[in-house]
Amino acid sequence: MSDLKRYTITAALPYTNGPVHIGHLAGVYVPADIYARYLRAKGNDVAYICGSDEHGVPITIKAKKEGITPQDVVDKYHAIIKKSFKDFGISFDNYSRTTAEVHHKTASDFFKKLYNEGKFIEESSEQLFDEEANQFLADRFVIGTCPKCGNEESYGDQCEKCGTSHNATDLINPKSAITGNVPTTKVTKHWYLPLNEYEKWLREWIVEGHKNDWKTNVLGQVKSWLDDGLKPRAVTRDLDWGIPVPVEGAEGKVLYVWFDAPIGYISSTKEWAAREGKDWELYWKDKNTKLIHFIGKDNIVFHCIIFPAMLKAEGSYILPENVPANEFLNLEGNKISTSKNWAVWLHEYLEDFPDKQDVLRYALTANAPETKDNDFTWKDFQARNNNELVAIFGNFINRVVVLTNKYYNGIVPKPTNFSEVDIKTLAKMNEYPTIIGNSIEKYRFREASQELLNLARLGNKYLADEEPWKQIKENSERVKTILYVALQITTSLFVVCEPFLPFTSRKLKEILNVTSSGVEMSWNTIKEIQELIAPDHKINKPELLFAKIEDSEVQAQLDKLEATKLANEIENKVVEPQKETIEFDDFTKLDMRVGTILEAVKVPKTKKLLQLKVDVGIDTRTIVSGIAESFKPEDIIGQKVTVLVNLAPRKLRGIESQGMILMTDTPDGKLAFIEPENDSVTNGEQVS
Ligand code: B3M
Ligand code: ZN
Repeated sequence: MSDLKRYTITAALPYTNGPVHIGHLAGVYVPADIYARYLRAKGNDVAYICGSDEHGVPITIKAKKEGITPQDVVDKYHAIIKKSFKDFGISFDNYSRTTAEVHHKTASDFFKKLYNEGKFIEESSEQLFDEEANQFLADRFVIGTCPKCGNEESYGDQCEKCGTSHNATDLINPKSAITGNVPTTKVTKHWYLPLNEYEKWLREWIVEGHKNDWKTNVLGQVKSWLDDGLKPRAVTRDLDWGIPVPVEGAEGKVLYVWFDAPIGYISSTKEWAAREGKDWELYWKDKNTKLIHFIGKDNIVFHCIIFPAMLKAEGSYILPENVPANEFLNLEGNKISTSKNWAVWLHEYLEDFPDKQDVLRYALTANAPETKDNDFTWKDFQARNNNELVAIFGNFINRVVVLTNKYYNGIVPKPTNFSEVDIKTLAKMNEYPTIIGNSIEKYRFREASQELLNLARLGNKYLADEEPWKQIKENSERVKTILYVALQITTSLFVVCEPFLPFTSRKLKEILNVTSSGVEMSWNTIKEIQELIAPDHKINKPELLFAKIEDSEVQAQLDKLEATKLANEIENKVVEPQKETIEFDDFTKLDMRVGTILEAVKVPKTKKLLQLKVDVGIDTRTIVSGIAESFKPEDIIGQKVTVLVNLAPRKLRGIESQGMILMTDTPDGKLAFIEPENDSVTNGEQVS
């Protein structure tokens, strides 16, 4: 077909310093996978490329922390990530890694070419240095105030708050991330890509040339960097983990991770082409190939400014057709964080929900952070499954398959007379592939997923209106046509759900007993009304497509997050510094006794106060205590406590309090009693 094209689709290479989480999936891998599957289904020539990003400072830091080598770190996470993508049904044509030989060679050659053609500036200058660690401080080895937005935790190469990319020496008040020391400076030589020379060209190509087809968040960021003016950027580093700079006089230096990583797309394509007997150059150098980069918003500068400038400098490569970057996904109201373990990790999700890949794909797509940051909640996940996939999509298909088996032994019936409703319904059904396809082509995956659901809604409405289960008694001939129409919709759903719900689509294929080629129903052929599944064809028995997710399953996930929150609070708890020294005599003035709470009532019109009657051995007295937010009165009758009994009485809300109960704080912000560990201690015993 004439409008078929060649596509190179890249998904950001995940750093192998941790596993992949739902934020990565929603931002990059799920939309890219939908896009790739859709284009393949339409018959295009697609290379969907990814791999692990295994260089860079985060990996070195992780290795140091765990006392292992960087290679150990990347081997561990590469294996976890690769497997979880595969189990989740991400259909990469190739998943490589940047420690692969083909990549080292490709990146080295790329650098050498630019070097030989004089595209770099070679310059010695003062760079930040940590004397104690005996190490230059670039990228994530240094933290300081962002010169652009004032964020005090900006990294040396990029501020995560405002997205600006800068040089480490631009940071205000820099501090070593290794020792916490204030860095000194030391002279060192590096190679710089003079981005300023590409500024005009970038403006023409992106700001002018793509003003109508690139996402506004991407255009906005690009424009703001260009308006600030671009500066030469060092593409080499004084580090020992990375690809050695392949020129003389560069011993002990490696390529900057953001120089080598995007070249990883090219090396991964080479690896794939060699395996599949293809010509990789067609996918990177042919003007008719469309190159699309799927990334998260923190990667925009690298994919829209730095990498294109590298490709332009090299000269023989095509440039991206589009860079549909997404915003961020939060989790239950908080920013997803690898270091705080605030995430839903893909490999853990797959353990907890081994056959629910499509549910997560759907929930993340229906709620994708396409134009603004969005929040993932387990409640929404449950609702998307129960109210949409089960109640609408699964329910429609199940009814059709059950009735076809019940009335016709699974044989697709021959229609007789089409009513106006039948014809309208079939015509509407035929519009969906185009409607859904148009949304996908505009990178509007949320919208596309909702249109998919609308197709199932069309089917449900048709069945509800036509009521075959009633008609079967009085008008059994009519039911043949109704189920014929419903089966066409079911088959259409099988085709168009594939990019979104690939596991479900595969099940549907078995249920319907079809092969895509045999029934001739691709996205292209269902443009006109035609038969998608023919009379006399035998379908199989119904099979469960989606199961209801129970409250208890959701609660288990929320409990897991709650435990993480608690663990973080304990870890981050700042212990109060020790108070001034006192003499022993001062201490002996305190008279502390063991007591038992006999009565407890809330002090009216207060939130915090309980009025207690406490037996302290000497007597039974009234004490007003600020513990009402931690304990219900009825729960603490009989509670053993420690009481400071010689504290001067004072009035609280008109009640005289004759002592103080000793308490401590728990990590979740509640109070706890200090009580004798041995139950036989009697009231009035002194505490000393
Ligand atoms: N490794 C992704 C990240 O920022 C980064 C992408 C590289 S794409 C060439 O986590
Ligand atoms: Zn900033």
